[in-house]
Amino acid sequence: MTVYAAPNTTAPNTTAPNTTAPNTTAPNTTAPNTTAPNTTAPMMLFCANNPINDKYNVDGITAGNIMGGCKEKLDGYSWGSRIYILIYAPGWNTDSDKLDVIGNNKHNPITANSREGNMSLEGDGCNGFIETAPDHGLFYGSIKLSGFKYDINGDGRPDLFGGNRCEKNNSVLDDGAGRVEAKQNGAVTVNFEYSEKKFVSKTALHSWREATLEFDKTEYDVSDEIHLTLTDLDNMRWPFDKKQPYEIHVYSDSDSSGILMDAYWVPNYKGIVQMNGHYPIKLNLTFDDESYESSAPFGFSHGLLRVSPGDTIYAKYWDYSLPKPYSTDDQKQIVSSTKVNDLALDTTIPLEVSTEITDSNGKPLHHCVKGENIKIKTNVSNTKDEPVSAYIITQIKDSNNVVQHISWSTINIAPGKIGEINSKWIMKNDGVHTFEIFVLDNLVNLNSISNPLMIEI
Ligand SMILES: [Ca+2]
Ligand SMILES: [Ca+2]
Ligand SMILES: [Ca+2]
Repeated sequence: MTVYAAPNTTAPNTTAPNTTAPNTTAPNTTAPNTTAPNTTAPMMLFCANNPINDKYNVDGITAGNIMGGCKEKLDGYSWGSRIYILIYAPGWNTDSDKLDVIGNNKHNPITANSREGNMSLEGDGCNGFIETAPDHGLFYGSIKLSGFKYDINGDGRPDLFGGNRCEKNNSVLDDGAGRVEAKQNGAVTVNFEYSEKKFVSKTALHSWREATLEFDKTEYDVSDEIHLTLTDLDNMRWPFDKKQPYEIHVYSDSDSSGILMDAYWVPNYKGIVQMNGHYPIKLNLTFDDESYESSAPFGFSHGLLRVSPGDTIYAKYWDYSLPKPYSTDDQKQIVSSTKVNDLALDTTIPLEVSTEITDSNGKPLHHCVKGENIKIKTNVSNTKDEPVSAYIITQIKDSNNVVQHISWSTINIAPGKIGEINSKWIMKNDGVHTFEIFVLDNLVNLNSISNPLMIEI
């Protein structure tokens, strides 16, 4: 916490700042600009998260706790971001029993300037920055980047409108202190004139970025649910904007018209929520049915896409908010692709097959003797994550390589389970016999779904 210690070494939260204020003179009795504030300039922090969440004016929470919870960020914002601001100015804690307010007067105004616009809190009734607790000397406010009049999803209607103003209708906790326009890229500077012609200021960079579109796997079984995520912070007109849909076109080699799905923002609490522009969609695959889609906010959209084994699946999205050197009139199609498992490849994950061959006493068979009554017990373990319908063939050849016996049966095995097949046979000859077990896919083309098992006895 030393980085947040007051410049004159007085810890922010251990000493009442109005009695041992860094400038030693309470501003309400002496004009701040007559003290010597140059060694005690306030400190300003830009936070990407809201540092007073659950901490505003709460007993036991110190100014240091709040500053320590600020995730400082000076770049990576987008045109709809909110910059949360803390100003540590113990000299402005004029009444230790009351929440003081700074910045909304013409003597010591807080202002914000972007490349496109500027705003000041000096006007009538503007929301000033409010003290985070009566005796903190720490002040909170926020500046919203309001974008500019622009159609972000290509439907012909503008989605952001820009505007530079201070906020005055709702509290600074609800609406922040003010807004300034922000276009494709630029910087926003916030100034606090804490003494005549003396400013503390901070600057943050903002820029549009290129969207990404990601499938959660490089290859899918037809039974898998696909999670596709569009990521573009520029799509958020304001932090936590859940209402704006963005259209993603998903299609396959088998269904080239495919489905159009609307993606909506879903909060991701890993990291800084307002900086996570994640728009997930879910869909399933089918070999048989027609494709269809249904769109709904909050991640409740559902899609079904028709595919064939071995197909490529494509997802396409138009990004209308591209970084330089693109212009604001440019748009770019973002494309991502993935594969549907080829069933022939499925045999690369064979089922596990084992066989026990026993004599009439139930002991393992070691020699083949004419007339022996043998039992063949075959276990098939379904190592796949889906049910298997297997067609199992048992073939026995004598020492002359002549097939003496062949039998078959079908068995359905749940994922992770073992199926058992038993057959009996009376040996017709002496000598070495070869026992072979073949496991085939009963549903699709009788493809082999295990390595053939061969035992010589
Ligand atoms: Ca106070
Ligand atoms: Ca639009
Ligand atoms: Ca973008």
